Amino acid sequence: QNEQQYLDFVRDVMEHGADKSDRTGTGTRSVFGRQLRFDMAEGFPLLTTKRVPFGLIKSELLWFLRGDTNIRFLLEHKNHIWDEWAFKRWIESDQYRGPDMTDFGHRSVDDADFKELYDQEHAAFVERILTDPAFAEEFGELGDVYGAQWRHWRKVQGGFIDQIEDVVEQIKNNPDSRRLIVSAWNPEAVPTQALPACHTLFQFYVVGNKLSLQLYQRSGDIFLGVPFNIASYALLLHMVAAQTGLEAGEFIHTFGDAHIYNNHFAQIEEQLSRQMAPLPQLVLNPAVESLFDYKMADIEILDYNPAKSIKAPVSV
Ligand code: DHF
Ligand code: TMP
Repeated sequence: QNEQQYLDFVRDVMEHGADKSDRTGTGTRSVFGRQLRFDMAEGFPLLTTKRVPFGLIKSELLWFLRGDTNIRFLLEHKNHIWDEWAFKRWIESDQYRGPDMTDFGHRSVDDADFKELYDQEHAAFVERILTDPAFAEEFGELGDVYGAQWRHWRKVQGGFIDQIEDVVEQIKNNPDSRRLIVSAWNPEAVPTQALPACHTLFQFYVVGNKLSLQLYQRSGDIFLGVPFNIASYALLLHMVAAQTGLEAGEFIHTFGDAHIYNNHFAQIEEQLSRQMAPLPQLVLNPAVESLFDYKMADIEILDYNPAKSIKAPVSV
């Protein structure tokens, strides 16, 4: 079963991974080079051994597809998964005058008094993004992250490339192409991105009436980010298939550095002790005529009966 692969992957990394320091200072257990394959015929790969908030996955994907790189749209959809990276830019800017927020990720876990202060500053930041357009313009921005590279890759000669529109056209008109690629990795943009693209590059493949998608993810936080990434690319595969008259085939998830953060070990043990439930089904509104016209209500998940959610700190 699809979810079993994820659980086997987790066990493999726990047992065979190398203990490795990392940029965030948390420390990880890590392997290099792995692959998972999800057949969409088996159901939609939204994990059932913990609740994965599908609404957040939908709004994040719609945000990418808009070509948007400002967290304001996410906040308007009550999606806070990118807050820390915008907040980090704000507190490191010369306009920030509030209390010292250095290393807020670790300190808010270790120090209850600090956490209270951080929660206040974070809430004030979110409120200001939502109510002060000039502030949002400057400090809601994450740099040229996914949305920018997908929809308006900047050409050296001037002008832009819409990689998503182009790849959908190619799937329709030239399905045998071996160049059905979208790259989010732009070396020129890396220094100005809040977080350089983790899902680096993806490729489509058509055989018969089936469309498949393979993602190369350079860096994967197996407990927090990866369950989102699996569902997000499976959703994208279904949406592109629907818009090109094809059936969704396989989602193939290839990893570079796949890691479990040291402060997720207990959560992983809990998840491994649980029973899987049948996978849910995805339903897309068939009346939607373009990949760029999907709204939240056009995307629905049915028969999702997961175990309860498991909280874990995210490393910033
Ligand atoms: N940094 C790190 N260290 N790991 C990540 O997974 C990650 N992901 C990013 C940005 N930077 C990252 C973007 N995606 C969560 C999930 C995905 C995501 C960011 C955060 C997360 O915290 N998920 C929680 C629920 C969050 C909520 O309900 O608001 C979870 O339990 O799945
Ligand atoms: P890095 O840039 O040092 O690799 O840190 C990025 C971290 O975020 C790393 O733990 C991987 C994780 N991540 C995901 O797993 N999925 C995602 O979609 C994103 C944006 C990040």
